[in-house]
Amino acid sequence: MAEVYQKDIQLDDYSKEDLVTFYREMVKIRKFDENLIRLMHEGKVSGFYHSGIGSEGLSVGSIVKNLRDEDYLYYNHRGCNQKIAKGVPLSKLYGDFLGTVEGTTRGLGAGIVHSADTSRGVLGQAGTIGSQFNIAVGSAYSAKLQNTNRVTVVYFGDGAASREPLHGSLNWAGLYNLPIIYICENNEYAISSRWDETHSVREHIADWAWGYGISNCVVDGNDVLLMNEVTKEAVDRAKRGEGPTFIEAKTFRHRGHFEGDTYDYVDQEELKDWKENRDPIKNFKNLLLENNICVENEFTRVDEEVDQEILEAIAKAESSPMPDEKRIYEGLFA
Ligand SMILES: Cc1ncc(C[n+]2csc(CCOP(=O)(O)OP(=O)(O)O)c2C)c(N)n1
Repeated sequence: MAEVYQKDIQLDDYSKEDLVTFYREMVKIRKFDENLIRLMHEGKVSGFYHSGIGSEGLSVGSIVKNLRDEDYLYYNHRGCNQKIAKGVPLSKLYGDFLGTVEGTTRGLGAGIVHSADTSRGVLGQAGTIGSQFNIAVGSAYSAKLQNTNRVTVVYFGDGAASREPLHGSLNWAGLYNLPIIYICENNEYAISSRWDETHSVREHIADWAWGYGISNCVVDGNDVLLMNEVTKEAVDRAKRGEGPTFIEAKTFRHRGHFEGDTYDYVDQEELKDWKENRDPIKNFKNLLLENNICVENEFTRVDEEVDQEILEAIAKAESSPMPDEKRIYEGLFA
């Protein structure tokens, strides 16, 4: 059955530049999210937004040092965490929320869930959660048939994991030994349903992968370095032709299911514990301070640079025009 992934990580094995990059990318994701929520409050962005605050370490750790532009990625609906970590420009993401032509959809106003950036391997997200499991098998299968060493990574929540497409996908991935990595972002809740009330596995969601003969583990998704290490091993395995990996990454959302959700169904003490003691950014910053890798000023400088980058991205997205009405007919085939 699934084992908890642990590793005695030596900070000396990382360059300071890499460690600061991890910090910077996590801060970028959080500030992107906070500013998007601000734009919603200002009435500039409407619709549902599922904040990814609290899970930045999971995306940054798995993606930033491990995936190349040519590797395929299917994101989930929580925040733009994975897209930012894969390098999609912030102005394009804001453009998708503001409905301007700066967006990846050039004005169709995709929000989180209908954008793609093929130049960076971001292939999108299917409309209904869980539908991308089978599409991901397709891109992994094509990489195998074409003998490229492209890896496919698919992100999904614990709720999506309870849907049947996961099982068809795991069966194919296991049968054909596909270069695919399943990353289950287990934040314990699907809207207000706790994962252990809705899944037949008793201990870990990753146990299902074990049943399909797929290498699997459970990991602390809020530890950016552990996420980097576990994903690196999975990527190397996929590139060596040794097949798929299923990583169940434990995390917790700091905010409700969507902006406006009261979030009163979680134990408030538990939520406080995750925010205060298990915040991926705060803990990583403390680790770097305690080990004398960085001093406070350096973090302040990174924070300010990211603030500036975000403001410039919003300005670019906001000053870009709305699409011409003909845009709606582009890509329409029937
Ligand atoms: C097939 C399908 N059923 C229901 C929904 C509505 N829905 C959107 S997100 C969500 C919860 C998903 O939970 P989880 O996969 O755990 O991700 P989380 O929101 O916790 O990150 C639901 C039920 C949907 N989009 N698609």
